[in-house]
Order: sequence, then structure tokens, then C-alpha cells
Amino acid sequence: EKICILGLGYIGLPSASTFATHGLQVVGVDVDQRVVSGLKNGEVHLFEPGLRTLVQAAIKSGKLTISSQPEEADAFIIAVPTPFLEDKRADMRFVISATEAIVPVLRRGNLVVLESTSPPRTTVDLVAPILERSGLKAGEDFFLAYSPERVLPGQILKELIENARVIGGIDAASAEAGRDLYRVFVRGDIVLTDSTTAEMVKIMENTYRDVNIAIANEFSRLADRFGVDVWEAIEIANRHPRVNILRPGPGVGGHCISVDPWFLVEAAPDLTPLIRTAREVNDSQPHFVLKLAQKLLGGNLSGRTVAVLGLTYKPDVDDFRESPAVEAALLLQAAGARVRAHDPFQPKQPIDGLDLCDLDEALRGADALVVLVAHSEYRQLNPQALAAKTTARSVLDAVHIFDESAWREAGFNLQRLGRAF
Ligand code: SAJ
Repeated sequence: EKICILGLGYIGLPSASTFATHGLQVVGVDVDQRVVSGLKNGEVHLFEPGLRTLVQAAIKSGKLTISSQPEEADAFIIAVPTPFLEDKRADMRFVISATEAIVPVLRRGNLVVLESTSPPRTTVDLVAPILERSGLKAGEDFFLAYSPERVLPGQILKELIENARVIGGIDAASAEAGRDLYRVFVRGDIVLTDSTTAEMVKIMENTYRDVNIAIANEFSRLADRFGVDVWEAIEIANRHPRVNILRPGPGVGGHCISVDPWFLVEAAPDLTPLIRTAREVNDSQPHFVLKLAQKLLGGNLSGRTVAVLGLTYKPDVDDFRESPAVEAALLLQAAGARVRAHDPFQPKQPIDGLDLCDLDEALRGADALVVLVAHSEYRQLNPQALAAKTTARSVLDAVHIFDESAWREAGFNLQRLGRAF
């Protein structure tokens, strides 16, 4: 069986390689020439644990080939990004162009699966009509389904195989065709439904998480007001058998959770006051970080040097998209601070207006350290050794990774987001 996967990003590339190492003939397609030529030389443009080895094995076996155009196959999987536009509407341009690229090579009996996160009804209202320009009819001449990816960056290869998979067909036969395809490597349950339900499920999951993080963030502000340590309060509350409060932090980033809820708000503004507010709470959390940094440094940031540790959207991933840490760093800078930012990962493009440097350089001459991402590398920092490298004695830990007593012993004034100071 031969399949063609359009979009070789965080989802498409792991999926293509996994199908290939499970014996299918796979053509991986991307419109970015650099990605295509890089992969042909075995260079993997993304960081995800285990991915490089898997891709190289798939290419070496001859089962995975890379191309800039789709070709005839038994099945097509669309795994392109759906970012949002200025007005928070889903930007469907990549889905549209990928679907259009399939039209000339679509044949009777094929299966087409959309994996990109999309507003409810996209498969039936947008994808089906484009594919039908081929003269073939969805549900009669070819199968069409929606199957959301649900893998967690950092654990993609494991979750791709082990997670339950939802497959929503435009009819029962399409869902079953989808199941037969993914069965090749999915060990979790495969749940069949219709395509619009599957689209809704995907956005509901991410919205649920966003709303829950928003309440944790709001609790962190309340704790600050009332002189409570939110971390202690959450730990105690979570001993209730039906309570599981998530972690507060500098906000919610990434291209999924901070984006997807808007697809519902934009599509049905009259029905989504809670979802909208949760988004706004999380989006404004970097301002809370700014307020705390100002307090730490006695009010005025102007002319003060702040070493910012961590810029990615979450720990141990190389992804800077929609990162609340970047937002907080820019706010510190706008408030007059001289920001020296460090991250163990290299951004693919320079981050506008931010001065990135290595850790020692960031620490040197700083007045304060602000930790925004709980990277493993930062967990291992030794405060005694660090004390010799920096003039800073004030630390704001926005993600609760540092051990209080060790830092105090080394002479630092360590403060934490969510604990009044
Ligand atoms: N975050 C917190 N507090 C927490 C948990 C997360 O502030 O307690 C922040 C993170 O730092 C990050 C953001 O939320 O900025 C999102 O991180 P995440 O690890 O919760 O999720 P993502 O965006 O990496 O991946 C999510 C996952 N969805 C759910 O857990 C419901 C993943 O399963 C999806 O496949 C992915 O979105 C996606 O692609 O949609």
C-alpha cells in the first residue's frame, strides 16, 4: 500500500516515518524546498526526541521518499498547519492548497484524511467540495475522513502509537477505511465517529486544557493578592479526589492550545463567553510576570539588566511559536529593562527585538534573573556556581523549578510567581 502525506512538520514527519517503518510505501510532501532538500540529505529540521533516528531509518529503508508534489497513491493524509489570522479566524490557506494539490492525482477508491486542526464542518464544507473538482464524488468514489492528531510535543513518537485515535468519516465506510489505515501502527483504541464530531472533539480537548490552565493562572494572581502560596494551595486542593488543578505559569503558548479555542469563539461568539475569557486570562498572564518583575526590582525596570532564562513555549521543546515567555521578555524590555535572553534551543529565525545570548553572557552583569521555562537544563543549575557568574541576587521563578533553600543559601532572594512577596 502506498500513501502520500502532505505537510512534513511536527505531525506529518513523525507520521510519515512511522507508517514507513511499519512497512507502507510513503511519499512525504512539503512545499518548503529547504525542508525537502534537507530531508533528502537526511537532515531533520525539527527537534523531537527520537525523530531524527526514525526519519533516517525510514529514508534508508527506501520506504520513505520525499517530494515537493503529491503523486498517485492509495491514501492521502493532510497534515499542514492551521494558524490563525489577525482577527483570530482559522487560516485555512494551507489546508486549501494541500487539498487542491491532491485533486489531479485523486483516483477512484482512494482515501483522503485531514489531520490538521480545523473548525467544525471543515471536512464536509471545505475539503469535500475541493476534492470533488476531480469529478469524483466523496463517499461514492473515494473515502474521506477527519482524524485529529493528539500527540504531545516532546512525546510525539510514543503517543502517536499509544494514544487512542479518533476517526471521523463523512460516512461509515470512510471511517472504516481510515481505521484500516491507522491500524498499521496505532496500538491505542480507534474510535469511529462522523467527521464533524471528530473535528469538535479535537478542539474541545485543547479548549478544556486552556480553560483549566486559565483558572490556575487566575488562582496565582489571587494568591498574590491574599498572601498565599498558590503552589502549596494547589497541592493541598489536589488531594481532593475530584480536583486536579494544573500549573500556573507565564501563560499558554504553542500552536495548539493558544490557538484552537479561538476557532470556536470565532465561529460562535454568542455561545462562547467562558472560552473567550479563558483565552484572555492566559494571554494576559505575561503582564502578571511583568508586574512581579517590577516588584522584585523595586518598581522601576528602566536601565536594569534582566537575564531571561527560557523562551520556548514550554519545557524541552524547540518551538517558539506563540510563546508567552517571548511575550513576557518583550514586555520587560518595553518597560525599560535591558533584556538578555537565553534558551537552550536555537530559534530558526531571530526573535524580533530580543537579544539572545549564551547563558554565561546573559548572567553577567544582570540585576535579576527571571526564569520563564522549566527546561531540564535549568533544573540542573547549581546556585552556588551561578552566584559566581552573576551580579544578580534577585530571582523570579515563574515556573516553580528552583529549590528555595539551595538558592537562599547561595545568597539569592528567590521569589516565585503565585507566592506573595
Ligand atoms: N501549561 C501551563 N500549565 C500546565 C500545563 C501547560 O501553563 O499545567 C502551558 C505550557 O507551558 C504551554 C501550554 O500550556 O505553554 C500548552 O502546553 P501543553 O503541554 O499543555 O500542550 P501542547 O500545546 O504542547 O499540546 C497540546 C496537547 N493537548 C492536550 O493535552 C489536550 C496535545 O495532546 C495536542 O496534540 C496538542 O496540543 C495539539 O497539537 O493540539
